[in-house]
Amino acid sequence: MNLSQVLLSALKAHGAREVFGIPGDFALPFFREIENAGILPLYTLSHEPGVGFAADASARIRSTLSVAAVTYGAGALNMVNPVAGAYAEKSPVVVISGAPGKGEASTGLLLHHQAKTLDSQFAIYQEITCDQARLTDARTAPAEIARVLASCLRESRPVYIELPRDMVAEPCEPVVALGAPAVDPAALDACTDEILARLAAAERPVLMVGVEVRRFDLEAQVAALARQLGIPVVTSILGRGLLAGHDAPLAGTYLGVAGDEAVTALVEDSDALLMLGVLVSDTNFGVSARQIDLRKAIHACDGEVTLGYHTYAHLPLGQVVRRLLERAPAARQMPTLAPPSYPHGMVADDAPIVPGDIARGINDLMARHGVMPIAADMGDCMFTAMEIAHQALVAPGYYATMGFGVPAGLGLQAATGERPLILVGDGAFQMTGWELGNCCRFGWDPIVLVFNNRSWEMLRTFQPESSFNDLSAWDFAGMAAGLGGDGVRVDTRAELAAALEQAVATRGRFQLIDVTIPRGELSPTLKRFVAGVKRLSAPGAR
Ligand code: TPP
Repeated sequence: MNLSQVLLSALKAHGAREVFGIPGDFALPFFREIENAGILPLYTLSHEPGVGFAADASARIRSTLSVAAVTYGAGALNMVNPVAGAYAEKSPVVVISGAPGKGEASTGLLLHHQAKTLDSQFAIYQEITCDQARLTDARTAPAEIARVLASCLRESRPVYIELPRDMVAEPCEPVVALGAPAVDPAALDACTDEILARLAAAERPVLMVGVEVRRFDLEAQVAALARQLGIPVVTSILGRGLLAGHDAPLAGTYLGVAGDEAVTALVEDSDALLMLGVLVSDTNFGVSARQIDLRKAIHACDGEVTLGYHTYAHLPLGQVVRRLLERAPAARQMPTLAPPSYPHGMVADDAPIVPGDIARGINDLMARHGVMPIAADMGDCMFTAMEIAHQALVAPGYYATMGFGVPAGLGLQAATGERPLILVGDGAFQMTGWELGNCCRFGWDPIVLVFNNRSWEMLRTFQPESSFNDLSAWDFAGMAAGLGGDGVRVDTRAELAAALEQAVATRGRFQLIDVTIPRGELSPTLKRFVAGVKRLSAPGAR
């Protein structure tokens, strides 16, 4: 085998199922190898941010690594933001960048796509990936690839592989995958016993699940643990969608002042909050009216477990969950929980559409036709997603980048074959919506709802006096045909209801619904979120 085939085989063996990419001259030889080898299918998109977001969504939905392949400089540096987002939100994306060949570096000439030095790109990616390799020697490449892919899966974070263009066809030995690192069984027992003792002594224990539960494919075990422990479960914002389809005592998503009051009280009144794989971020906890005392919580994340004032190191979440399951006593009495309720019954009349109608309309639609995985962008569409019945969702809930929704939806369909629903604001659609033009080549047919308020409305909410948040009215529905899909603009709730039905009934082409929303209209969740943030950030509020 040559180095490219070895790399592609190793990626597949570690869980990758496709490559998203855009070539350039430094990457053309590797892309030829991808096509010729046929080890992983290649999906080319239009702009590198789309490549990164699509790969990120694939990794999220399948709980394993995915691949984004780009050219040196102009390509890789164009993908910095999505990879930074994947780092922040713990999504295992393998970035493969083409690079100048060994001899080219010594010509004394500046090479095109070179920013500062030929090492600049590597240095930039060191900051946003958890491990890196430069495959300049075919003898050491298998070990380098094994190490980097193991890091990617262990840390559930992006990694960076630089492949000089003159190395792609070098003969190379196969990669031998590294085993899982050893865990100290005594530390694991001490830690899990301490957790169980804390929970047993508590009157109001609560389990909060976060992204790592999905990243490490632990949903079934965590659902079983919650049942066995008999404690209610909530998700963090970023963990929204977790445990959908699993039999778990799920109370809802914790959104602090922006969320359901009963869920907020459950978390904030808990005397033993067990957080499994939760990122302690401002989006998850900054909206708490009462500061949650994290020293009273139990926090397992990033390979360690912190209880009160001490930390057990080197304990991967999967091992902790499995050991808890083995050692937890038989179920204690489960408190009765009201199941989370979501708005249904959109009135199909001539009234203008507000974001709450979209949540109702989608809940109605999915009740009739079954659920679809959702990709949401940043903006009110993401807060609206919190009002849609709990199900698989990918969204930039912490890093909060715009431009995620459309390419992430394409990544979902590539990764699962299921038709996704994409929720995106007009501002975010202006960034990456054009990736829809790639759907017909690959047979993707997402349903896309553009929340078109002709505004960067979230920003306006925080700073209403600024007119720069105005956007012009783009005719997204009119553009759909040119991109190979169907588009319809809807101004009333009756038109929205009809368009949703029509979209579900039409397969084989993407369906874009351009939803006119009056400026100033927010989803109930975003309204509460903004009011809460303003209240909590007022001087002397806490
Ligand atoms: N650029 C990126 C890549 N990400 C961001 N989060 C921002 C800028 C800052 N930002 C946050 S929300 C927002 C902006 C510009 C406006 C979003 O507008 P739109 O997509 O139309 O959604 P809406 O707020 O109207 O719901």
